[in-house]
Amino acid sequence: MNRIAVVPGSFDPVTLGHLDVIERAAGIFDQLHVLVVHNPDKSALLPVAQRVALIERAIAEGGLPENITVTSWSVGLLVDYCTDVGASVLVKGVRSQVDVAYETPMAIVNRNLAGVETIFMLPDPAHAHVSSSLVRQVAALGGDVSPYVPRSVADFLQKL
Ligand code: COD
Repeated sequence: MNRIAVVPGSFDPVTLGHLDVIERAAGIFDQLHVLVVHNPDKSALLPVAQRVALIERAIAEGGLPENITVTSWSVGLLVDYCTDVGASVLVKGVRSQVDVAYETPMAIVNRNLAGVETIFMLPDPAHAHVSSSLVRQVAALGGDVSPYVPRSVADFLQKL
C-alpha cells in the first residue's frame, strides 16, 4: 500500500522544529507532501513561493529523504488537497497543550469532511520552543536566528 501523508503549515519561515517533524514523518510514510498554506489568522512575512523555495533548499541541504514533495495550496479546504493527491493522513507537530487545543477541532472536522486522519507528532525537545513567529521577531530586531532555522534560512533572513 502506498501511504501518502501531508505536513501542512504556514512555514513562514521553515524552522528546525518543522524540519524535524518532516524528516521523521518521511521515515514513516511512502510519500510525504509538505504543503505551504496561507493562514489567514497570521500576517505573513514571506510570499508563499519564497517559503516553498526555502523548504526545498533546507531539505536538499539537510540530506532529507527523497520521498518528500514541497508545494503550496491556496484554493479551498486542506482536505481537498489531500483527496486530490490520494493522501489519507495529515501530520501536525504539537509542542504544547496550546497546539493540541488549536489542532484538535481541525483534526475532527477534517476527518468528518473527508475521512482524513490527523497524527500528532511530539517535537524533539531541542526544538520544542521554536516557532516561526519567534524567528520572525528575533530576525526583525537584528538577532541571531541560526540556532532555530536551517543555515540557508538564516542567511536569507539576514539579507532582508
Ligand atoms: N516542533 C514541532 N512542530 C512544530 C514546531 C516545532 N518547533 N513549530 C511548529 N510546529 C508545527 C505546528 O504545530 C503545526 O502543526 C505545523 O508545525 C505548522 O506550523 P506553522 O506555524 O508553520 O503553521 P500554522 O500553525 O499556521 O498552520 C497553518 C495551517 C494552514 C496548516 C492550519 O491553519 C490548518 O490546518 N488549516 C486548515 C484549513 C482548513 O482546511 N480549514 C477547514 C477545516 S479545519
